[in-house]
Amino acid sequence: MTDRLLIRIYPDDRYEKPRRMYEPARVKILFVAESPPPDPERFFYFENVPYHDSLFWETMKVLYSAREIDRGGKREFLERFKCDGYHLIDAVESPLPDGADKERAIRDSLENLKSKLRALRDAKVIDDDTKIILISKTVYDVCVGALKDDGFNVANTEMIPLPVQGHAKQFREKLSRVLNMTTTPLVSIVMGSDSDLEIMNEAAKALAEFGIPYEIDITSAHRSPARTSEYSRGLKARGVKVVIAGAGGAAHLAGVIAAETTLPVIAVPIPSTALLGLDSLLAMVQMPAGIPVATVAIGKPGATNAGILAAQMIGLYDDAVAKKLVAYKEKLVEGVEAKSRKLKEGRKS
Ligand code: AIR
Repeated sequence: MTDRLLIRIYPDDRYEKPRRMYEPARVKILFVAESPPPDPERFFYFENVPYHDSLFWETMKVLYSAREIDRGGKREFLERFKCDGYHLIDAVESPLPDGADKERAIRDSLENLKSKLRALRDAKVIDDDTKIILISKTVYDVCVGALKDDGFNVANTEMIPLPVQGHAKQFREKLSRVLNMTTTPLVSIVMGSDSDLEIMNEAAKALAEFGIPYEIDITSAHRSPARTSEYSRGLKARGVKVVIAGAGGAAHLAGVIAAETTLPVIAVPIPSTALLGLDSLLAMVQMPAGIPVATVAIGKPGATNAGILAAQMIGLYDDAVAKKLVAYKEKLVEGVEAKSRKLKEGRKS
């Protein structure tokens, strides 16, 4: 990268010293965020990041599993961020006064942002493999189309909110997803025994199709009642949103979990005894008033539906999952149409 180029991107020689500190060699992930550093002396968005900078710390939580206790080590995190090929630039040129029309300011700065990115591309600091991640609804709304039209590899398929005003968790979940990082499981798949796994894997496959992180575990309402209670009580605090419980025979697992948590519980009856799952179905579906369990069909079709039903619950608040559910339904329609065509063609010949 030549000095000339940097002068073009950051046209002020006051940035010379910090520039050397944060000058990226090759950027793997480029974050574009909402406003420039509050202090115009600063070159890099995160330079001298204050202790309470939520964008910085929530990003560090996603990338490096940083904890509250790690806040003292901001220099180390910043260094690691830079060395690992991450960089962050601002979408606007100068700090916005309180109450400013952000959308307008970002729109007015769009050409400048594009020319900064082009300069970085010409200097091979970013290339086709560099993912650009737009942070905040306004930045996403204003920039996504314009940057894609210019051939930049925008990684977001949905907006990622700024991690302020209660959006920190959503920020972490969405950023993890866009970075393909393992994230907090949203669905817990539990079963009474490893003999249930082949069937319960169908629920996992359905969740994977919708890009929903899940965990799978075994716990038995009868053989390990204390473990089952403890597991159920801890689910909500870990960020799980829905439970899918499969068991066979006198299948009490789903009901016991439902008794211990306010999360919705979906039950999959497993055909593992001489009664071929009718026993499990009745044990699961006949819950007493007050403790609902949503029971699906016996066996693999039920496990698949449990996964889809859990996705529909997640889709109530997650736009990306909701879109995938619409696409899934369309695929079902196309499948039936293809079968209908095939049948008709077969009868003609
Ligand atoms: N089960 C295990 N603990 C309580 C129940 N209901 C169920 C399992 C499995 C069946 O008993 O969910 O379907 C047989 O388990 P195993 O371990 O004998 O194969």
